[in-house]
Amino acid sequence: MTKINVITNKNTFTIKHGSFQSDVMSGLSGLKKTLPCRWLYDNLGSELFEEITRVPEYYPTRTETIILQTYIREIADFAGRNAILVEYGAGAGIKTETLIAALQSLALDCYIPVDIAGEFLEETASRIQGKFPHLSIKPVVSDFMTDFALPPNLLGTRRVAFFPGSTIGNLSPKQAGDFLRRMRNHVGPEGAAIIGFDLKKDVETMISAYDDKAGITSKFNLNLLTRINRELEGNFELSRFKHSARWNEEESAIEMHIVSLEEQIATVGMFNFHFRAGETIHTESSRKYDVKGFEMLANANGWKMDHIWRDSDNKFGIAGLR
Ligand code: AVI
Repeated sequence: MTKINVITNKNTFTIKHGSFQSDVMSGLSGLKKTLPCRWLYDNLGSELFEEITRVPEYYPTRTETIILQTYIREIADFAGRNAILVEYGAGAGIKTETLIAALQSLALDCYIPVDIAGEFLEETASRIQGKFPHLSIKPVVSDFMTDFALPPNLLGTRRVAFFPGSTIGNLSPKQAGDFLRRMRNHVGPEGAAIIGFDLKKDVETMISAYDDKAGITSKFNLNLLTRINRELEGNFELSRFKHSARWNEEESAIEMHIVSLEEQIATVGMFNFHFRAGETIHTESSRKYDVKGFEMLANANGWKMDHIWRDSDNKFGIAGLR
């Protein structure tokens, strides 16, 4: 792993490249301040995200579940008999249960949940095992954004990648392309993929999904400053910042920002970071696709769009790729 040596007037110390500390140091030092969205998910952040999925304005989770339930027979037919289901970023695996239940009747062979959070993954695996005792479950603890191998001895059976939740929207176009190609390598030429993505729609609906009236998304975003204060000895005063959700037309993305309400200096460890009034830290992009755009992304990275399932209001799409 690459390391960055930081020299101060007293000491030299080492920061691991890709760590929270290194991302905060470099992200707050740039001309435009930015932090990778994966750091939003400490324990409280993960709980707040679960809460977001239940607020009335946040339509993606609810809509995707309705689509899965409505078209589950078709989706199961698409996956085919004796499939091995690989779920990337399995998390709580709630949607997977709906899918596995349908795939069971088509004789699903094996379920491989992949997640970086080992403990969470064990819980998900054992809960699903309890419900489907005859299903073979092989959890893989890994960051799905890096190269990793699936368990061996899976040859000869059809593999289906599952990536629900519009998590693909949180990846940059380059990351999404790399990820789609990794999926293709994992499932092989005979494999398939089922991917949930959020559809572009009127700006007001999208913005309010990321700026709910109850203020849960605001708490979720600002919790990043609390995390910096706790883990990196920061002194951010939360009352001097606010959450903001913005539409970026060029990127076709809703962006979350943390806005500095005044000119100020915040300290992280022994470093000072200056904020102008109104200056922001960009903490997340959530890309919204139209069907054509998603198809082009898939085509450019080794896939063909075979099916698209949508809700009646055209809010969300589930793509079946081959
Ligand atoms: C996890 N991800 C798909 C969510 C999204 O919609 O981009 C994260 C989120 N951020 C704010 N609200 C929800």
